[in-house]
Amino acid sequence: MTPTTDTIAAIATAPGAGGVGIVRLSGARARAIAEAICGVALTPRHAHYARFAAANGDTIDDGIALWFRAPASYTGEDVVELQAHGSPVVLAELVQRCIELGARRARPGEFSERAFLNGKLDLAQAEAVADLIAAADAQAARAARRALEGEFSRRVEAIAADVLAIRVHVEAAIDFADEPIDTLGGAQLRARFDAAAHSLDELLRAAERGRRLRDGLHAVIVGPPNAGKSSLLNALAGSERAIVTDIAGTTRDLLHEVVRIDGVELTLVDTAGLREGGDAIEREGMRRARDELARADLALVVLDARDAEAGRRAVADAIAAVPQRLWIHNKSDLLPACATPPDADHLPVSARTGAGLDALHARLRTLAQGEGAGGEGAFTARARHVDALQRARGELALARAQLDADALELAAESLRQAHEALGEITGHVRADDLLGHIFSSFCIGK
Ligand SMILES: Nc1nc2c(ncn2[C@@H]2O[C@H](COP(=O)(O)OP(=O)(O)O)[C@@H](O)[C@H]2O)c(=O)[nH]1
Ligand SMILES: [Mg+2]
Repeated sequence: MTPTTDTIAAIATAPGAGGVGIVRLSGARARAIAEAICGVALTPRHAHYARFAAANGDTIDDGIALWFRAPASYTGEDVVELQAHGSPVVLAELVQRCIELGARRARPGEFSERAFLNGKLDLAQAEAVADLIAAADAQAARAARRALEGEFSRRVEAIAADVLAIRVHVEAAIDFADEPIDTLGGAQLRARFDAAAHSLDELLRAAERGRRLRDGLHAVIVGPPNAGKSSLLNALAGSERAIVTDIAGTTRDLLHEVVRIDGVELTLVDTAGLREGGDAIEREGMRRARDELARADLALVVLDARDAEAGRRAVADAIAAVPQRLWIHNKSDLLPACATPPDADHLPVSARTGAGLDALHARLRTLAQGEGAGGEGAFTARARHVDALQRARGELALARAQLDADALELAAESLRQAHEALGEITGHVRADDLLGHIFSSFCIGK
């Protein structure tokens, strides 16, 4: 990557009026531009009170100038912060003045991108900066802090180092192709494989929890027509969001509702009941329901408790690929005080009377936070990270099988792929379009 030499400027504080507003500069000319505006020579890490001057000498505002000398700054370049009054007009004028003096307007995320390019943050940490800024509650903020401090990155790097060691061992064995692998430390190699696979599984579970902390749990309500899916959505949302009638086929389009359970976000999606036939609109609704299930973390399967078996058969195919499901035996009020359900994933509920909803809430809370999450040591992660870890896990399993079949060259290639997948997370192996994609989702000034 070629070093960036141009100087960027942006308002770093939130849009709108505030007590203080900050314009941030980063790059080789940051100091010179700031000194021209302030009319004083800056000392590193010293708060200078200054008058910020326009081109014609008029005062734009007065405030504080702070210079962080490279490389001891957020971006690793010379950074200057001009702290003015938090007026959008004043801040826009200050940025404009920086541009007249040779700076360029920063793109969203460009300060963090430079921090990454200069080795101040790895990619997962830079993403954690954006997650911290966007965190909706204290739990999510703490988890983002942990990712920012490098908790997640350290675990990824440790596994990458293990995979690299295995790779080196396998590559070396290829050079002694005449020897069977077992005379070349094969047993030790297999033990290393198993240890790496074990750590990777643990990290994958933690990353999946981290992803749910960040993105929330995507729960799709499915079931046969008239089982009470829309009634359940209304009961969980605490309002009459969906139309409820006793006419099968009432819900045709998807209906999204976001609820929060103890700080974890849950997106509930009501869908059209799954059945054979129906008119063109209802069939389109069922198609959408199936599409939505493809993205679901959790299927909330609503059954009419009086005929649960028929309901289960109706949805079996549609939910086969959903990672988790909860079986809601609805309309329990219509049954005589019924037998206890088989396990924690089958819940008797009445959307009408509210019976069983507390137990459902508790179960959803556990699922949304991730089983055994506890909050301790949790870090935020993204779908991109989970995907990379899954690929690494798949390649590692493949490599292990290839090793057992004495196909060392294939095993080496799979290990290379696993190693690269891990490297994508921290950005140590990277594609430039991936970078652009990640940093453009940041806010300007960060
Ligand atoms: N007795 C009883 N009726 C319910 C319950 N939940 C829903 N219903 C009724 O079942 C019918 C279908 O409900 P709806 O929510 O539209 O079902 P959907 O087609 O699965 O969305 C309506 O007449 C509801 O009033 C329940 O827990 N108990
Ligand atoms: Mg409905």
